[in-house]
Amino acid sequence: MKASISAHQSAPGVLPNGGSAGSPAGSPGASPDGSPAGSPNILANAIRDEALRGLTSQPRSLPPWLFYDQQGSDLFEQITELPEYYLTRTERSLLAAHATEILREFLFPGVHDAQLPPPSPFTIAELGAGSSAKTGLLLQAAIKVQPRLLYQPIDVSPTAMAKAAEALTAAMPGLTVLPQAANYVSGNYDLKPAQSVAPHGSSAAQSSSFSASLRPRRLVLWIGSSIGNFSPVEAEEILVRLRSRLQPQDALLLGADLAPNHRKPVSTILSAYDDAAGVTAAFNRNILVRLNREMGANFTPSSFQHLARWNAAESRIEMHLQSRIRQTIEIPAGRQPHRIPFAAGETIHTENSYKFRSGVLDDLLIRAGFHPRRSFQDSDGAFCLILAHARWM
Ligand code: AVJ
Repeated sequence: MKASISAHQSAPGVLPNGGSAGSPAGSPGASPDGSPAGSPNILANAIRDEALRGLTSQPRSLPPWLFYDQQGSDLFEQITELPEYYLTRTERSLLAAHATEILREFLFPGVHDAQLPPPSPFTIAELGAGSSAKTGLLLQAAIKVQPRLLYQPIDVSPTAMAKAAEALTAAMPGLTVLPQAANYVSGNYDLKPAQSVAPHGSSAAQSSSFSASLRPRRLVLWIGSSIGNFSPVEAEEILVRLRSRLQPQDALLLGADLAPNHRKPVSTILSAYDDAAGVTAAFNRNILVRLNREMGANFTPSSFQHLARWNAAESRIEMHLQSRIRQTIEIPAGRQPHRIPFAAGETIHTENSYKFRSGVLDDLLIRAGFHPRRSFQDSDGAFCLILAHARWM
């Protein structure tokens, strides 16, 4: 991650995975710069730098990737199971209903024949894969079409991916999982090792000529409305970086939460970020618990109120932590601690969650070099999956 990215544009790999183990991608022990979790100093420094920069700027902010320590990841998993949090279950049911069709459209764009030839070899990658919980639905469908499949999850958390790899390969013989610890925000990842898995049934000779001549096509998943954590400008940059690693015939499956409409009023979206059980509030406050533990800060988390606001002009949910009282927080540093004064009512902006009109997503994809082919939405128009091929450019 660039050190200069501002707080609300900087979540790496933050992704809800929903399903049984819906923990997010920007997970425990991972450095926001995508370095392995075994670099505690880099992690500690990144947390320090970003947290201090956000807390000392006006308005005060913290980067959302800080949510995802072990406790935050567990809380996020709980969020995905809340009745109010419609995102995960809606996306999961879209994947369940349309996995086969998504694959067919990826492999045979625009072809509607019942009889299709065997597809050319393909692989699947995922940005911000986390625990890959929902991805299983798509992998299952893909294995039916191509019994030997390479799945390449890319995430800042090697631990989440390792767990996922184990579970997925146990459930799907024929699946090869090749996790990559990297931060997709920076574009510092590699989609190349695709040639390593030959199509099912091919002899050694066939597979070597196959690797030489035919690069498998790639389907890249960026689901879970992770795109919503980024400003439109940064989302486009991430897509452009992805596009530069793809070739025509490769495709992206984008999952995004949609803007309010008459079936999904703002109140529905707001309660998804301010649930009755208070799990989202705990998730939001956990960022302060983390700073106390990892930076020696002296926040009293309960002195900050969880706020979820709809910002209509920006079409986004904002989460804030609002100081209930006038107080000064201290964070140890060298000789003298940093002192951060809060007026009563002053807020720390902790997250943006953009909600898109589907036309806006199409335009974004087109500007980034993709050709949106099919979009799948639930009947309430709450959430959408868009399949977009890399355009010839
Ligand atoms: C993981 C970024 C998609 O914005 O809905 C859930 C994170 N924040 N509840 C989202 C989140 C508060 C989530 N994303």
